[in-house]
Amino acid sequence: MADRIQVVGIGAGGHAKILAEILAFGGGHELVGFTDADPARWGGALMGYPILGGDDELAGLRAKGVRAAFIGVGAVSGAGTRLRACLYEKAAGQGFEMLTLVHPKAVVAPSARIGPGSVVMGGAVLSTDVRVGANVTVYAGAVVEHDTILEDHVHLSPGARLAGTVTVGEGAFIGIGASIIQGVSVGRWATVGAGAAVLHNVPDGATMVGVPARIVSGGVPGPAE
Ligand code: JB2
Repeated sequence: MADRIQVVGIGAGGHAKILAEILAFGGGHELVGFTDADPARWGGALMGYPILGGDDELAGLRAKGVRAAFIGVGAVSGAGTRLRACLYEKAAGQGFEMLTLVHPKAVVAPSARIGPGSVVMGGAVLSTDVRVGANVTVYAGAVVEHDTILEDHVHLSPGARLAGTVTVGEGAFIGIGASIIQGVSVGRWATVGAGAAVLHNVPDGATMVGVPARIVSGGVPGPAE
């Protein structure tokens, strides 16, 4: 269909597969393929869509009329959320419309707001007056309660639970099944480990793990309060 918006996915791994499926639910887009950093993948395919080459291809694709993109890279080992942030800025700077993708089985309150390039997966809940910035990932089953703010490039892993009025700073990574009580601030580029129970603020760049969560790096380490 000629009038569908052409889209490229940046990164062709496990995360990208999920986004390709969510995109297909909408029906208004045509996924022309993926770029990937691994030359061994070039010329191959992911879910039937071609892997077109590296990110050097993006400028040419844009020039050929590919209008929109999504960041298919999730949490590539060691790169955290910074690689996603970098790829997002690059693609947006090249003039791609960064797609907001919401799974049809996510529950999004009418008053919630979701920024460009952000993704909400199946079974996730964004409650009343939640604010989601750009390039945020909300994985399956994550629950984000009222008035919580997720700043740009935040990653919520599956089943993370954030009570009301939490703030998660730019680029922070929240691990699978972590819980954060109401009113807590998680600092920019901080990490909350899998299953952690966060009762107090997390400093910028710190890593907090455990139940109750304590700082293990990047802040002032010590016993849980
Ligand atoms: O700079 C890049 C780049 N760096 C790595 N540009 C592009 N276009 N692609 C890049 N990649 C590619 O991303 C790798 O070559 C690889 O093919 C892909 C990452 O795939 P992988 O399946 O290893 O990770 P993922 O990021 O899709 O998923 C991870 O994070 C998710 C949140 C996994 O840990 C998943 O299990 C997890 N759910």
